[in-house]
Amino acid sequence: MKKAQVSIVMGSDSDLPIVQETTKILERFAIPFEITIISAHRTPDRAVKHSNSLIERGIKVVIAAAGGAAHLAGVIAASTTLPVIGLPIMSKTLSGVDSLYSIVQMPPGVPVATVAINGGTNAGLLAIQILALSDNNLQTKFSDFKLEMASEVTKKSEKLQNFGIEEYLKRK
Ligand code: RP5
Repeated sequence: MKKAQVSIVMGSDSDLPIVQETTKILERFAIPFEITIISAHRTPDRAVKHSNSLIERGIKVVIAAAGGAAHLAGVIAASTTLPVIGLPIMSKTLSGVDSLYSIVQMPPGVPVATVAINGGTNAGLLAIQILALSDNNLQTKFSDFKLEMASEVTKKSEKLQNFGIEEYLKRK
C-alpha cells in the first residue's frame, strides 16, 4: 500500500457522507490518503498528537471536516506547518453558517483554506492541486479533468441549442 499523502480528519462519523465526496475524488486521482475521526472538543489531546505526527509520517496536506463550533481545522493548523483545508459541514440548527464562520475566521498567522459548506469534492480537488505543484503527472491529470468538465458543459449547451428548452428538459 502506498504511503498516505493526504490526512482526512472529521469531527464525527455523522460527517462521513460529505467526507465520502472527498475520498471519491482522491480515489479518482489515485491519491493515497488516511482517514480518521478526531474531535477538537471531545478528544483535544488526540487532535494535537495527530497534528504533531503528520510531517514525520509523510503527509503533505490535511483536510479537516467539522460542523457547528467547527474548531478542528484551526486546532490542527495551529500545531502543524502543513497546509490545512477546512471543510464546513452543514449543521441542523444554523445550516452550516456556524461551521463556515468557525473554520474561515482564523487569526492572522494561522490560515485555514476553507471550501464551501458541504464542499467535499472541492476540498479533495484543492488538496490535489497542492500536491500537483510538485508532481507533473498529477498536473496533467488535473488539466485533463478540467478539459473533461469543459467538454461536458459544451455538450449540454449544444444539446440545448439542438432540442430547445422543453425537449432538453424531457431528455434530461
Ligand atoms: C461536530 O459536531 C462534528 O464535526 C459534527 O459535524 C457535529 C455533530 O457531531 P455529532 O453529534 O454527530 O457527534 O463536532
